[in-house]
Amino acid sequence: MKYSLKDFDVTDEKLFLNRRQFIRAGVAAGLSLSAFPTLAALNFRANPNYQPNLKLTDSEHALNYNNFYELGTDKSDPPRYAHLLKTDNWQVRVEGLCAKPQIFDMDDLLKIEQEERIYRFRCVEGWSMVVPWIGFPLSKLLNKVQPDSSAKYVEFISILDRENLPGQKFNVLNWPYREGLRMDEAMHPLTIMATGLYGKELENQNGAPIRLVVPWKYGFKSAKSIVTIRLTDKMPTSSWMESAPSEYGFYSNVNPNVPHPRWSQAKERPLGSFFKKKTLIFNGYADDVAGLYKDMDLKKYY
Ligand SMILES: Nc1nc2c(c(=O)[nH]1)N[C@H]1C(S)=C(S)[C@@H](COP(=O)(O)O)O[C@H]1N2
Ligand SMILES: [Mo]
Repeated sequence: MKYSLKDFDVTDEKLFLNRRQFIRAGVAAGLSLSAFPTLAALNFRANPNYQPNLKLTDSEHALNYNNFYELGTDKSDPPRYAHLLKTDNWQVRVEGLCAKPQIFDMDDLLKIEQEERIYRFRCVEGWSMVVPWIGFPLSKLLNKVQPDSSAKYVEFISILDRENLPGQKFNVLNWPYREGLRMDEAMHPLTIMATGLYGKELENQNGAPIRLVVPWKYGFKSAKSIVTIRLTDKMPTSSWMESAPSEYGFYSNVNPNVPHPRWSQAKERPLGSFFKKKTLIFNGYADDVAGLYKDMDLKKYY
């Protein structure tokens, strides 16, 4: 059900059809997949507010140099073992402190208006990329379950499948992968649930079928292949905080002034580029998010 890299040459978004709608409509109309119907089933629009004039990372890099420890700890493991991630009949449970906890299947989630946004993304290890994500603001999903006023944090839980996921046979992390955001961070318009990138459904190695993207934080906050979203009144402990509390804090905002204990965070190497560039505070999104942390000591709350 996935496209190959070579298929990606659709630059006109109007030509891009939602794969599921396409198949469903095609089947309904008795068409084979090769007969390209002229369905106007546009599945995303480019959000004009998030089209910065930045050079996009070549998709070859974003799809083949990944972190996804469930599939292995090497950067080449996720694409290599991508097929071992089973995404059929995926459901996302949204629960906890809310009036209407619900289970959403992917069709429900894809009905939420999808938009494309070009975001900077930076890994704590120093590589970065600029990619066109497709998805929707997390706030739209959270509003559907009507969070209680007592909900102060949101916990994200990724897939647990020890049978199939090769990385989960080893306790490199305390599985399942867990991350968290403060409620205001989760409701911030920059925070999205992504279902695609480069015009297409997410590849498994990028966290199919649905993942978080929080562009002002280090990459590990953007949990992949999410199955549970839980509203809570306590600060969640992420898998990384558990494994190395002195290295990974709850906030993990991109900050060139706060070094990782084992390396500087002042520079980054855009994937595909030989040269490093200076890292920007909040990954370049300071105008949008610095206000969330005013009066907070960012060295203490790293
Ligand atoms: N479930 C899960 N989510 C995850 C990870 C992981 O190992 N498991 N790795 C994180 C890290 S460290 C980074 S940098 C990004 C990488 O995203 P990408 O491979 O799509 O570039 O995913 C994050 N989300
Ligand atoms: Mo990362």
